[in-house]
Amino acid sequence: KALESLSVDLSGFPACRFFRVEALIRPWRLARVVEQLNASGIRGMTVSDVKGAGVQGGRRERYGGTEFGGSSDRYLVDKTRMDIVIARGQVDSVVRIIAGAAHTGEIGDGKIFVHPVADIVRIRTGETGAMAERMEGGMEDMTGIRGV
Ligand code: AKG
Repeated sequence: KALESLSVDLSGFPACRFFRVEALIRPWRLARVVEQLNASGIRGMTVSDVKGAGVQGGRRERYGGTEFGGSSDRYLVDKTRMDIVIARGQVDSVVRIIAGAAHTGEIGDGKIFVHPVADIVRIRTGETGAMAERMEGGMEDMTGIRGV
């Protein structure tokens, strides 16, 4: 699938204004992903070091028919998790940026989950909803892609 034109199906949540994009990526691709998000005005994110495995059960790419890793006791592999809460209208752009910047085409590139978010509260001001989500100079200001 062409990463630059992929679009996420949000139709199961027709009234939801905000979504959380959870991306599990290769740790060494983090800087590149953040840089490209920043260039589009996405600055608000949470990043965690995690361990995990997907359908491959932690097995790495094959080299000449040999599989590396995957021993039963330490099959979990290091990943970086990014959580980004954005307005509905920004989901496709953000997912495309992350997928494009994280992609190598090899096993272990990771996954992206898109979750509905009911509301947002900015603790400092007590703002909720779009006011709490919005960042001055953020994606909406830079690209004109309206959130909600
Ligand atoms: C999986 O467990 O699904 C993998 O892709 C393991 C390979 C890796 O993440 O390095």
